[in-house]
Amino acid sequence: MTRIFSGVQPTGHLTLGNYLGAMRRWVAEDQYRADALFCVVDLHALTVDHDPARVRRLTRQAATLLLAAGLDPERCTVFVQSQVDEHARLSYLMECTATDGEMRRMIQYKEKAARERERGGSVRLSLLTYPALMAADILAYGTDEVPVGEDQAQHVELTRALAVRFNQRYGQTFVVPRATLPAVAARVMDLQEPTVKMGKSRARTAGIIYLLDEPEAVRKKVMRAVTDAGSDVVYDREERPGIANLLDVLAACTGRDPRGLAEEYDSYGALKKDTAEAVVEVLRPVRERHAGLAADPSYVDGVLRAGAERARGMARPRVDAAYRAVGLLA
Ligand code: AQP
Repeated sequence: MTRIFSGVQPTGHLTLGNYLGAMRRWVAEDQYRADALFCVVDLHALTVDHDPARVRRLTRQAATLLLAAGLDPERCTVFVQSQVDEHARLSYLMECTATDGEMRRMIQYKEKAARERERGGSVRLSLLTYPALMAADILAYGTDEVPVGEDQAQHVELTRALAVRFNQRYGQTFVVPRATLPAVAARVMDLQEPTVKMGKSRARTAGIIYLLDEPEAVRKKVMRAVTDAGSDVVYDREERPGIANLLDVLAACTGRDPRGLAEEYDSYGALKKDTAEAVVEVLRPVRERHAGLAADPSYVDGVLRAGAERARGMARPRVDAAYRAVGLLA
């Protein structure tokens, strides 16, 4: 059976980008067609300046949202990365397989390091080595497919390269995984800066729709979205990124094609109004189920405990084999 692994970082409140780019497919397709693991990757949240209490809170909230979105713990494994030691164990072997040049070429590293420096902070070494931990997350489970948004595709490519290199050096140990991207909304853009990805750890929040935003907040953010000069509705990601982003979001929420949708609108106002309502409707059940689950934290804790135990059992033999393969007495 196909093995799927994917994750989400508790670096902020989950966004519409996380939902449309990744979570929605996990819920609607991946958990039914494969042996799937979904992880709140909390160790990754320590790669930037962080507040311990906030990371703890966001980790629990992200796990609750995964369940609220529709992941069924009877069908798939939902767990928290730091509760399975194999991730950190294998990460070290990945650091011993990768080169510093490979790490420095990663776009996310360049962007986040620049952001940290702009804030006057220093760059944590773990931000540079983040892709080694991500490779470990994926390879520990013999993963075939990694369903992610476009921003993570480069990291999955590096993971593939590391798996191939390790296998060539030390013998066949890892499955070489591949990224799978959604057909639409692979990169949802910030509503205020449509050339920048909608990201949960951005400081300016006016262009970001959070999964737990109230309907009125969603409507306000969409109606105030930055649009392009001109007034005709055409789908052109290069020349008209603001309108293309709204069309992508509306298409993803309604199961339509963004180009076909463009032909149905002759004003920005009407497009925004329909997009806002479509987003409100997509998020409504998630918000409602989240409220129910958040009232019962012991249920969520139980799911995470059982998930971690199952994940550990899956990862352990392969990580032990990797340790032995490189010459350690595992
Ligand atoms: N804007 C997006 N559009 C489409 N997919 C997206 N994803 C994230 N943002 C978008 C996908 O969601 C999954 C989990 O994301 P993550 O937690 O690894 O990354 P993030 O939300 O980008 O988190 P950061 O790094 O904490 O935020 P920023 O970018 O603001 O610094 C992934 O599959 C991702 O592709």
